[in-house]
Amino acid sequence: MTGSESSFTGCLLGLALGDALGAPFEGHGPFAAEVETLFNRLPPALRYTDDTEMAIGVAESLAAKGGFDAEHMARRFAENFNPARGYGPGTIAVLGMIKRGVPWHAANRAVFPEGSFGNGAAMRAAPIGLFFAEDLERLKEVTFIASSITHDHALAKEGALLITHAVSGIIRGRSNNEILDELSGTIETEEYRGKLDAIRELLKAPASTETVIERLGHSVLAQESAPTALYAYMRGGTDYPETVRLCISIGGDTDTICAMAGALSGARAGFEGIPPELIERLEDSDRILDLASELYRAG
Ligand code: AR6
Ligand code: MG
Repeated sequence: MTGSESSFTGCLLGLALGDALGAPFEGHGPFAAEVETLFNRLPPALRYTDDTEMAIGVAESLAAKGGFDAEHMARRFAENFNPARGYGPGTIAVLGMIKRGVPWHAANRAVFPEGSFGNGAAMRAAPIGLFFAEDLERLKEVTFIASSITHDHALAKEGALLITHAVSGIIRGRSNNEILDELSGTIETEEYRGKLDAIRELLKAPASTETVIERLGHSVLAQESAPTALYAYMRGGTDYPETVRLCISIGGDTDTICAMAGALSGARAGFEGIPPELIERLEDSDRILDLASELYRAG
């Protein structure tokens, strides 16, 4: 397996912690003052949401099968589904149908006839980037099919590719500029090409939260959150808490933007880069750590 075990554990923990830290702020903001003191008054238990529950399903399936099996992954999603985790309405309906035995490729257009372009495929996709880091053709193919299980719209799939390809680039030791250039070569929709240009521009100088929201968005739609997360990661780099703080300050769909940026920052920083006082408060942190190691060994 390419990459170090530490980048795998950092990535999954970074995703789950970002999700849990961002969740209390979901739907509000932008924030400034609250974020300054966030890490000084952490709740004793950090609970994750649907983002992490689904990312666990992705990682479990890849590790159990030693590769990608769409039917198996769809079953993991349905079996892991806990309605208290705050799933999006489209995903709740699709997973309910899969649970009742409807094939995923029939369920995935039952709610939105063109497929969902919510960020639910991108938020869970990081483990695919870890597992297929070296094989970019297969990475794209798997990212798209794994997204389709619940999110069949091109914008949802390309949002997921933004995250998986960036994870792969981090594992392969690529710089931010190299990752952006690789992405421009593989992304096909105008929507995301424009967003990649906007990220490049925003990174050139300090940018206000308002400008970031205006250029990149902060909503539950894939095209209005996956690019925001990529930008936040590229600003925060290996400083994991700083990256999460930045995502929370942007507001909107904070749990998911923090989960996606947290996965990237965690992959870059590695396990050692994530503060132990955060890991020790995270729900199921031992299970998530074990799963990341299993995924590392399965490749
Ligand atoms: N047409 C119109 N609106 C759409 C479409 C479409 N084709 N696709 C999505 N939307 P959903 P998710 C809108 O329900 O992506 C949780 O908090 C529509 O308003 O598929 O799994 C998670 O943590 C739809 O309800 O859910 C995520 O942060 C919404 O986008 C977030 O929800 C979300 O799509 C998204 O979860
Ligand atoms: Mg969530």
